Amino acid sequence: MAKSPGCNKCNEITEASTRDLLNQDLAKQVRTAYDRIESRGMAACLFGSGGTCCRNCNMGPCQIIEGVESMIGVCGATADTVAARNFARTIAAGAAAHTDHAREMVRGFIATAKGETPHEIKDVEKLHKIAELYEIEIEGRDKNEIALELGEKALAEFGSQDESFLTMTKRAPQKQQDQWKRNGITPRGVDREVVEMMHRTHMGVDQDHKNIMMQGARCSLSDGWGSSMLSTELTDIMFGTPVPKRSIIDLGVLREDMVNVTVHGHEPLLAESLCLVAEDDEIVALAKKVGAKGINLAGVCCTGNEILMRHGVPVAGSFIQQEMVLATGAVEAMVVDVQCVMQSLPQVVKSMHTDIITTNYRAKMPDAIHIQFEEHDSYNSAKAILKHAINNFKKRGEHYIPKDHKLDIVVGFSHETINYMLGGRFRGSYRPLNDNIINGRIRGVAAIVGCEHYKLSDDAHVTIAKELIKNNVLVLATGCAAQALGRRGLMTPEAAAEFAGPGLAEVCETVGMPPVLHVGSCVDNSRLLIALTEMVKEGGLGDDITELPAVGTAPLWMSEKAVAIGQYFVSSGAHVIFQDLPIEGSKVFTEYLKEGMKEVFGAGWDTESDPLKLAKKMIAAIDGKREALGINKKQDRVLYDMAMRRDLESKSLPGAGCGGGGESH
Ligand code: NFS
Repeated sequence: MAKSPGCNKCNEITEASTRDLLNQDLAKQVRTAYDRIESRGMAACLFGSGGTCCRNCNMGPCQIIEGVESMIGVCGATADTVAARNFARTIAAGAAAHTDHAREMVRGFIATAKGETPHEIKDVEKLHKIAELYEIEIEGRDKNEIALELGEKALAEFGSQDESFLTMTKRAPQKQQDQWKRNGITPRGVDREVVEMMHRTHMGVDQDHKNIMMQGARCSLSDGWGSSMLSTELTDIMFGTPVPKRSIIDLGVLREDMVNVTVHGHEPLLAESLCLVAEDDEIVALAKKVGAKGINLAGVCCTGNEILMRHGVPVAGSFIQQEMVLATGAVEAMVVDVQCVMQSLPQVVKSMHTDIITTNYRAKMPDAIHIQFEEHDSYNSAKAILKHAINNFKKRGEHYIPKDHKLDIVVGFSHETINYMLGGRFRGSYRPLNDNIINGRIRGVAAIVGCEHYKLSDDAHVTIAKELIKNNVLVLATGCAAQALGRRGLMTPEAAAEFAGPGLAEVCETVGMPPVLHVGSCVDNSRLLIALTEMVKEGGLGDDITELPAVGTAPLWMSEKAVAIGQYFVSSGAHVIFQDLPIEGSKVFTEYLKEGMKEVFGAGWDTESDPLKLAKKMIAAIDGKREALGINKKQDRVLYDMAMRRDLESKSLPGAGCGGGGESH
């Protein structure tokens, strides 16, 4: 199944900018993941790939073969138990990563409310909405006072011991909440859920794969409807809820005439400070002094998504391109915080002028410079980082910027944007989206999320997305998947006419939106939970997430976070298909994830290694829901008449087609 990119270096790399770069002399001298995967010289361990290697105690490691009595664990653990334990631990690790990120954002939010950061509470409307949810008095109170109370309540929830304290779960459709209650998985504070998950998968505790996965589900819910949702909402309140913006993407966004600073990682506190400081008179003057026109900030991975969505800052590369960004030789500094940062980065730049700057005490790297980012002194921390980069500008030596590789994209599709985009600027509503699904112009909704990796062909995202939109499925994308789709030209309104089926194209053209909507970073998958909930609440598509013609995939998942995300979608009633999962070593466990979970959650996991077949499976899942809802009948496609068109156009995107600006609505 695994297909090596075989990059000698580029035979099977379909990403044009990556191919271009790897063909340059400078990049040929650099060792990248493509070389490492090629030179590993041994196939991946079957037990590891199948999820049946157990090293949770020191009697092993035990490699389990299902059905072979002599090949169970020394303790007697069977393949299904071990596969479930490993899968559940993956969920716990992913949830922990989202949570540690979320906690930092809440701490930054509190510091901002106290006036201790250079930031301010930007989206007061959302502040009031979320404060009401938390039963916080808003009448006659200052925004910072409300924000402080909200931040403190939110911070306390991470450690809440009681299921009644996870406030965001109250937003879920009633039927989902009932299902969680029935199954005893209404989430408590995520700290408790992760700890309990680790305990239950310790040697000699939970030995029933179904029971283990009930805690896996609970743990994932405390992430999706807990930490991730808190992070998204509080980050929006602090830095602004995304609205449509134009930007550019791919390696060609690096600039010849500016100090290139790339920001890589996840927590946008640092990146937001860099955005502010990059415009500071002192910094601009320093940049000019060394002969540069200024600072060119560009994003990598999910930090890239955060500042892209809110400020339209260009994206230089996604996870799979982090080494490529550096191999241009044109980056003065890559500033990193936490998650998805490859240890190889300092080696890539060993003979270049580039500094890799770590900024977080939780994530240090050998051969990198460490400048601790202090949220209480973030302006000065950001200044110190940028001064380092400026000092490097004159040292830039041999380099190559693939200038032809940069594409326009329209981004910023928060749940609020989708709401007013189709429903109208003055009265947000999902009614038109639901109506267009019911009348068949839009067949359903698909989420393409998650990472990229080097095992399977890098065109999976685009193959899947093109098949979906061709069949009138509206695609919502997050994470590095979203960046991959942007690089292939699917995030412009014009892409609708070129790639979408007639129904979807008509809706997109009328409103002026792309057929693939960029919804944000990976923590912003929580926006999708809210979008699904709104579709349920709007009516006409059943009264539960399980009934919606909606499906998700993270085809090229790499990080444990993606499995946590997949599980919180399944636990919330949405069907999820990956290209591969480390479960196949146990037929019993695989069967449970794929079929058994449907009985518990009304949705399950599936796998399909071929991207086109995966897309077809997604469409079949959507069609199945349409049939159950009785909306599958072939209807004569009603074209928008002039009056309907005028009505929708009067509600069209104010920002699509604008050049950024961050206006709120
Ligand atoms: Ni998501 Fe971000 Fe990318 Fe995967 Fe890593 S950046 S939070 S985990 S690789 S999508």
